[in-house]
Amino acid sequence: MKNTLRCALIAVAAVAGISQANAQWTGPKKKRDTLIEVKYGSLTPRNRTDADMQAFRSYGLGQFIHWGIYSIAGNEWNGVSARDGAAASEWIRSWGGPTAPKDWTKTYDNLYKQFNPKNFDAKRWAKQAKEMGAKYVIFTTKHHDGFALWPTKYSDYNVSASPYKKDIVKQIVDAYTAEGIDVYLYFSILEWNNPNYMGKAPQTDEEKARFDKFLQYTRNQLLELESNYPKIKGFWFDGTWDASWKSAYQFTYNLEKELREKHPGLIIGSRFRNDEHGSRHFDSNGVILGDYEQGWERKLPAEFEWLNGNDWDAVMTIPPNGWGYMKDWSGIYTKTTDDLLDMLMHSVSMNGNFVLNFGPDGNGNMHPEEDKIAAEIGKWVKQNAEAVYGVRHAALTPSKLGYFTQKEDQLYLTVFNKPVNGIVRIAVPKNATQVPGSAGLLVGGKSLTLKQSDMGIDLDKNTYYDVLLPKDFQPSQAFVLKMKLVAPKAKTTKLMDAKM
Ligand code: FHN
Repeated sequence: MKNTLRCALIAVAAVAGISQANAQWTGPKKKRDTLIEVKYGSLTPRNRTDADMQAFRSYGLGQFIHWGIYSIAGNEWNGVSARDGAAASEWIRSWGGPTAPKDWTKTYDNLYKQFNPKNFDAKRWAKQAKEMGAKYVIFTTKHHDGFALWPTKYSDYNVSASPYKKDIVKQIVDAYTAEGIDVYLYFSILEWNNPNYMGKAPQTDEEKARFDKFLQYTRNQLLELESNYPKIKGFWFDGTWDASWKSAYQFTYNLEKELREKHPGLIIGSRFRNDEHGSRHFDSNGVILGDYEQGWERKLPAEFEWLNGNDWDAVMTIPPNGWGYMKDWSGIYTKTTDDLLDMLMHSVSMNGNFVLNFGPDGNGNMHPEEDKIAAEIGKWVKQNAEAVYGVRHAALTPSKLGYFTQKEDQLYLTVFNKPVNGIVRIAVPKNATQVPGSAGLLVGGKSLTLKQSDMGIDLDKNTYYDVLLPKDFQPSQAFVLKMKLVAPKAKTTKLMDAKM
């Protein structure tokens, strides 16, 4: 094919790739009918089988912590709420409009001079996360404002310049690792106040020279984090959507390669970079970039098939949006423990991890509501751990009552919607080689009556197993049915098809 025609096709497919790429969090991933050349695609095999990635797959529940100088403000200033003036609490630096305090950006950029979290105790946070049942933590080393919570050599704008002075990232890595919780470092690429950062792709020689300095600064900080904190398991990159970063696809390809070489087993999500056609998260042929899908942010896949078998995590706020500390939770919907347990079991039922965000205040205290939710989640997860951790998706018709998880021949159904007739009906394909052979309540172990029935629904591919709940069983929270899978005993009857 003539080079010009091929380039034209690549350009068309690339645009198609980019436009299609935007559709992948709201439905099934679009199939590409024509594959194009991708030189800066994935650097690792999909569904890695090494121990670090196997551990990632078994986490189930994680904790996200957004902490920085935005936590001092708590989404307000001098009693004025930023709720209508900033996109989110950790974006309060960009507070604009009539409610924004005079010279706010200047005030914000001097907040570090007040950063002295007297109640910060990484061991206390790690213990709370352990009791909640978190198996990994994602911690903000540096958010979009560029303030580093470790004493980086590459920027003066870091914790050593604050009254607190000490290395917060080290304390977090040591405390969480000591509790057996794996640590992933959140790192924002974009930096609002870095003179060498720019949103648009650099055009002039001056812009290119400046942005090259920024790229080198980014590489230096990431290599510094890797060498300072070798116990980390991975990076959770953010702020990679600007054209400037997207234009540096050779640099980011080589940087990912270098980070992985220096830290064997390192886990990096799909949000870090893009291919040479600008396709992010997935290359222009739909192949995942990175070790897991990192786009499920404040959303969950409606169907297992949307994931295409990729590993993934979902990160979630308790308030509607807002990852950094918000002093005032009034007047907004904040998710309940039951909401969050539903999202947790939704995620693990589809082979994902659910990561719940905490936004401590400027003194190092979690919001009281966060303390309450962490304890309530921990209590439930502890009682139902068997259905939460190290489980996989069960290849069954999804239940309207809750979520299936499976571990070898143990099938779990976490019921959030208790049926009014007391019958938990499970649809099992008539040709299934494993069917429920016994059933009971996971908590307490009470065995329950299990009946198989063919309902005679025309053209139905399923047979049905009914678990009868005790009449006096009145749970106030989600409960787990545990079923042992066995070879089918009863032959499903062949019913005459309806005559229409
Ligand atoms: O802009 C950030 C936001 O502040 C927050 O950090 C979330 C959660 O990671 N990520 C970006 C928004 O998608």
